[in-house]
Amino acid sequence: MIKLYHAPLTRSVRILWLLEELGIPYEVEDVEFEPTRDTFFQQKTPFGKLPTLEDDEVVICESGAVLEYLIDRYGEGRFAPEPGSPERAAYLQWIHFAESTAFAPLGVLAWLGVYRGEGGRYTELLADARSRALQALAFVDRALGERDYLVGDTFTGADVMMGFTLAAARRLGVLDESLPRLGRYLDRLMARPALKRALERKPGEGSSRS
Ligand SMILES: N[C@@H](CCC(=O)N[C@@H](CS)C(=O)NCC(=O)O)C(=O)O
Repeated sequence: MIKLYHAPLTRSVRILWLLEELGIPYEVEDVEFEPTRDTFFQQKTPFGKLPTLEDDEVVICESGAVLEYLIDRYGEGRFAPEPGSPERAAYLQWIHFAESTAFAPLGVLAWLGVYRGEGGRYTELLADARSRALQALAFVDRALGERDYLVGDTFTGADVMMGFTLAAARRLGVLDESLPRLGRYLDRLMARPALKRALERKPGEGSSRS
């Protein structure tokens, strides 16, 4: 049985959302996210990080890796282009861009500005992070153009990865009306029933499919 260690508003939302899209049985271990000041890898999961997933003998963290693992193993051809195809290259690019390039400056804004509440002390650093985040979002916006999804015409795991990043950008005030097309893309993702189920789930509810 698949078990997801999950806390609302953390990157484990990506995996809960994906599990709902896949429609496979899973259970959730609710974890209370504890932001600490100096120590990391201390969350109550096998690796101390959220998300972490167990699937029989497999124990894996890193949301992008977990997502690729689940789609490869349970996707049955859905949510990812064929390995080796040009679309696969785009799919991999956006999975990694969403977490590595776009989320990195947002993480600085969230960590220093929100969790540590030290915006006043790091004004220049936060302004730089905001500018870098905005430029990353503008890059996504240009690539998306008028299409509905990042890769071809189909919803894929890349949209799951980017959806969480864009939702964080909106919460942090980085994704605003200056990028209306990207805002509409996020709205389209937010309207997906699987994401709604993931966001509406309350701690202790178990899984809708276990
Ligand atoms: N790049 C990792 C980031 C994982 C991560 O840092 N998750 C946060 C919650 S969103 C966490 O566990 N923080 C506690 C810590 O860093 O020790 C991923 O995409 O899964």
